[in-house]
Amino acid sequence: MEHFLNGPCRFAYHPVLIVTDVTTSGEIDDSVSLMMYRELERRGCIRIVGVVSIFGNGGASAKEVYRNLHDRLHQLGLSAWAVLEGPARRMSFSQSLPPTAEDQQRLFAIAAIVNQHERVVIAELGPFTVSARLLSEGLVRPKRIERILGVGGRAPGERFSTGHGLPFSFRDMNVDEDQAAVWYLLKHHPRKLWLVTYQTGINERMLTPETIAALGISEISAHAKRRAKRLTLIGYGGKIPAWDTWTTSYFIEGGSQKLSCRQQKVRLVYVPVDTGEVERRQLWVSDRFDHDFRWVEMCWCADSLKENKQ
Ligand SMILES: [Ca+2]
Repeated sequence: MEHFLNGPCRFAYHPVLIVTDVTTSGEIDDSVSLMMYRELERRGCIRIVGVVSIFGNGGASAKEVYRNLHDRLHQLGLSAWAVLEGPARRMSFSQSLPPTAEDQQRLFAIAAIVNQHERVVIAELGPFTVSARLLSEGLVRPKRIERILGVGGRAPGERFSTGHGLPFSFRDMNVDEDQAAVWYLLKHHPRKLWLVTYQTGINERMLTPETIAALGISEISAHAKRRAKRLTLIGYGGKIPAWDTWTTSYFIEGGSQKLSCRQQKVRLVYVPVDTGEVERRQLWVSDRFDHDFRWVEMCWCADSLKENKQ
């Protein structure tokens, strides 16, 4: 617990909506995140007003994630949390795809919860679709949402790989999975964004299967062991990087400073696919941008990038 929640609360009972692409077999980050958010709630820092499933991890659909979420919350003893199914469709840049009636119903249900509270923080542990659609479709007034926490961003050209092990690397998945949602939030609500990046979750901030086992939930321990084994193949040496979970630092006194979070210049950049990257539009952070940038609070540090390259 202290690995993540290493300080007193910054808030008292602050309303938080979690959006997650939790999986019971791939990344373990969302599962650990749910446990840390539960602990923040137990400490009185926050109160969880709802948990929403979203498509994402490993190409899972909203429906699959919804099932995963039910299973995982049951295993964690969190079945009392209000669970909602998120939209199945991404945002579109052209707005040419009308929302489906089913997605509309789901968004109405999510909006109804957000609208019952003041200054809600949305923890986007997957693609940013829910925040972007609630705001772009006018379902919640902007002032209802105080902050949108999430994972995304990189230095121009930064690749997410250890450089050891199999030639397989992570990608900036939550940006990649719904690029139009990121574009919308950057354009209209950049000051609401608070993002951790790939660098936030590596090196001394990685977890071990043993630290996860110490949390005392057998399904999560078994999942962590399988995950560490898989990550060893790509050069993580039995450790597990965590990203989503570091969004909890937002709620801890001094948490942002410990992660080197500050206002940074960011821009969504179109990258042709022939560079070898999967993503089309990448979220880049650079002090050198002199036009078309937005200021966003990001936990990204140029110094740690240099260390990673050594
Ligand atoms: Ca996630």
